Amino acid sequence: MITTVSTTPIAGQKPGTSGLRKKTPVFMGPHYLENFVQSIFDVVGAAGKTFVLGGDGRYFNDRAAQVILRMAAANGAARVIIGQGAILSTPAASHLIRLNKTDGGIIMSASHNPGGPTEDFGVKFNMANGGPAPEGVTEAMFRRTTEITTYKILEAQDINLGTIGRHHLGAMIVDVVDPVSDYAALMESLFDFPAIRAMFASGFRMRMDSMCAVTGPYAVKIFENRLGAPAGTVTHAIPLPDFGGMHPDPNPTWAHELMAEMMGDAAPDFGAASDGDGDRNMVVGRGIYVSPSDSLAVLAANAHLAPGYAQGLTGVARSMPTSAAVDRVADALGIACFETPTGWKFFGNLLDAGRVTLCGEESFGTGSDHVREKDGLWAVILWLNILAVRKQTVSQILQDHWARYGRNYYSRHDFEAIATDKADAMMAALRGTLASLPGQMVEGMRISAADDFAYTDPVDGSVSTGQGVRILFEDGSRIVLRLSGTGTEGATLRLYLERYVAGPGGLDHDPQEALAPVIRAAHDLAGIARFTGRTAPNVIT
Ligand code: VG1
Ligand code: CO
Repeated sequence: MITTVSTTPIAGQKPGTSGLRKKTPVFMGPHYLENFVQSIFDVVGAAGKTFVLGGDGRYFNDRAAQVILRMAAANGAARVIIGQGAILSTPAASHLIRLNKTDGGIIMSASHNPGGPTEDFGVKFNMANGGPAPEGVTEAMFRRTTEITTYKILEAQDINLGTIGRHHLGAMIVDVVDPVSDYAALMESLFDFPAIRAMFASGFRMRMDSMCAVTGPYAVKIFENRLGAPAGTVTHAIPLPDFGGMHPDPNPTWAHELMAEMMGDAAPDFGAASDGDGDRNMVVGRGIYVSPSDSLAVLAANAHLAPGYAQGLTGVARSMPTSAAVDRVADALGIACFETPTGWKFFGNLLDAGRVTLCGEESFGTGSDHVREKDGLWAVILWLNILAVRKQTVSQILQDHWARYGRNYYSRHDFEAIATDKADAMMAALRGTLASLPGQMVEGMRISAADDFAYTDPVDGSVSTGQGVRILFEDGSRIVLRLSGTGTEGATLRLYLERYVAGPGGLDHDPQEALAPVIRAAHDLAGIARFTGRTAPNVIT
């Protein structure tokens, strides 16, 4: 029986950089999940449609899945394809949406944010192209949450999501599918699995840290079962509702176990980690960390070594705060390089139009036109493919890259959990100074330009403003400041720092040392301590 439940709008159901993300108890509160899901269906329409559903396995994932299924049925959806146990990594969900030519999908995840009864939960909607809903659609969903008066839900028992196969919920079909197999087949179609298998057979050693999040089952199946890496190569391989207390954010701070192993005496040849929902990756060589911006540049320069990219790249795109290392590769290849606002949704049109093949963000996200999300394991396997063909170490590959293209020293400093009013006041004051900055000298560097990044989508002409303050220096150094759109506690200030040094000189400096004057200039210009009371970041990547 379909019930129409009376409800009232709940303030603040506004999707951020990547969907709606809140503390789990907020999501579990009366009508909270239901109001948002109904608003999704009201905007995109559900009658007769097919959707994909899955999540990263965090606390409340299973309960939320049953609610979303009953609401999809009540709203007239024809069919939902759901991962077994309601599990799907974000890139695997994107693939299933495309593979099955569905009308879109709902992904339950707060990505790299911790999970658990008092941590974070999230819901995002992806379109029929497999990519995150664009701003126009998420805005419409938000508006709907402010007007909603009823939602529809089917009264029914839970579906057994543990069993693969077809189930029925009212008139709706529920197909429970293996979360891994189609994704693994896609990876096998893109990469030279025999070459990677031969590399493992010859003694190549890898450590993959799935951080008790969603990639565990994918990584075991692909690396250990199909590519022949020794059993135990993947650690923290079982997704847990609280991620085993880990913070599944693959950066040197949170993936410290992996970092310690890779910097130690018994380090394997290659290390990698991924985030809660499997769309981010960090790669590390023996004794050497690869910054995400450098990783994107190296992948762009070497992608043609993998069968799926043997024809070369049509173009590349990076988010504005990502370093310009990939721009130099694009120049050398004679292909276009696009600069977009932060968030994967801005790559969708460029990928759909065939204007770019590879995309990336400084926040440990890389991907290609094989899906419409960033894809952590894809990036790791592309690295393996490159290592198998070039037969060099990660360190040699990076040194060669910097010697040829020069090095974009890069770092991001995060100041988390700042009072929102203080962060807003700081950004407003900084925006007020932008017009007067060009020509000024700071820390011995002359400012050449300063603006608040605005983007016009080259495909559909839509305009996004206020995407982050950029301060450029004559020597090519750059400072970017923006507030996070994914946090759930106060505001997070992200300070992005970059300085270019031409190769092959000056290859081996510590990035924080190389960036010291740029860091000082940023604090000086933005008055971070004055406004927020914070003199140092709490996460450095
Ligand atoms: C952060 C990153 C951004 C990324 C987004 C979603 O957003 O900076 O590059 O696209 O997270 O990643 P923000 O607004 O907090 O800076 V994920 O792995 O949550 O899907
Ligand atoms: Co993620």
